[in-house]
Amino acid sequence: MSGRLPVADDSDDPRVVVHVDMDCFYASCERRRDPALVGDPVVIGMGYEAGDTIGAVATASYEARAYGVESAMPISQALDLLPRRATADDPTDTGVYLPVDMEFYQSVATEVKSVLHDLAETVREVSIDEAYLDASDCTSWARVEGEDRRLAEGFARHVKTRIARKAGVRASVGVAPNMSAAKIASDYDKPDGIVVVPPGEISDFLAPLPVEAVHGVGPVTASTLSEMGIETAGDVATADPSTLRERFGERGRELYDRAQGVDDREVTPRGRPKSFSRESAFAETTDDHDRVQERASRLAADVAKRARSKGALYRTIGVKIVEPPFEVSTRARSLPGPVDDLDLVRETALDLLSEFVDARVRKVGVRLSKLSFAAGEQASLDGWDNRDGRGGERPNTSEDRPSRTRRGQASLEEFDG
Ligand code: TTP
Ligand code: MG
Repeated sequence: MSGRLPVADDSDDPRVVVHVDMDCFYASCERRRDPALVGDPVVIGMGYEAGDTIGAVATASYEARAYGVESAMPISQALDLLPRRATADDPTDTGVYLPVDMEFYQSVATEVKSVLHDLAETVREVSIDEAYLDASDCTSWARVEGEDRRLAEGFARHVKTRIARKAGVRASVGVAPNMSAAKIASDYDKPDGIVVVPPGEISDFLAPLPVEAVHGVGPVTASTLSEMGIETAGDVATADPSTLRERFGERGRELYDRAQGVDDREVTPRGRPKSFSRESAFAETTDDHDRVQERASRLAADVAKRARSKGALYRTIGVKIVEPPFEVSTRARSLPGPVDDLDLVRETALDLLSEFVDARVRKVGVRLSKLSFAAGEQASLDGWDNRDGRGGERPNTSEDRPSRTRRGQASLEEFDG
């Protein structure tokens, strides 16, 4: 439930960002439907019909990639590399060619996304087979006692297992303190990969990678960089930033930052906002309820002002408390009608928090949901950057319904009210 604008936050805990990218997605969907295809070279053709030689490769299973077949290649070229099984006398070194069935792939993607939304409160869906999660609430960078492993790795494994079990397809997962490193990590050990890049290790991880691995570097940029003698992300990171700027303009700066592993974008959901929320972590767990209240008052004011600035009215006011290690509790109260009332937000939030007077608190949050918009304000929706809800379409929850959830079981239902 993090907003895009930085909240007063005295925690310097790095975020745990998880990037999920399904392996050879369309081919995996076909394999789920027809398990006999598992282990075979499978090519999915766009603009292709059974028996055709026209169309382009949408994706190829890793077995087909071993023959040189890759996305965007003409089917005719793929057939040269990997003949069609259906018309071959000998099935050895042949592949199964299938046309795209978008409707089916979309339905599998919906199942995958629903698993992700169950696992983390903040999910940014990027494409049919790709999403970012901010998992900071459900895991951390702490080391597993006695092992050279972080808790976040276990979470990543959990994500993979759940997707496999519930949606029947396989994902590669990258975990890092920011989005661009997480994306590179998910791609690093495909297929079926889990790559964890802890805070402080991003630049070492990036340094040996080819420049193409850096976000925003396509073939054209890569070849310009190569002319400049820059081949790896490490070369970019140690290049003179002003030279990069001369050559690439503002993008040069971004390139430089990304190659250093610097990326302060927050994971924010896409689409229209269903709620506004703000949360803030304490540097150290506190049992000082006055401090919690003080922080919550500030968050309440922030979030109410934000709603007002967007012309939004709200009907549900909620709070969230995170107790160590990852116990998330939420409480929400629904009002008889939509309001825009800063004092009411503050009073309600503090009242809901009074139940936690003895709690040890790691994080506190305030959320406004069940939004409605004054007529004429719709235009201001574009460019909203605090898209942190997704539960608005869910049935409303009962008043002050208690919920206590653990690790990744998430607080979705109640907090989304
Ligand atoms: P990608 O995630 O790029 O590829 P992928 O999932 O097939 O393989 P990988 O294991 O490398 O992630 O794209 C997701 C889906 O998007 C892919 O299955 C098919 C479709 N797609 C196209 O239709 N055309 C393309 O050129 C690419 C790259 C993908
Ligand atoms: Mg993919």
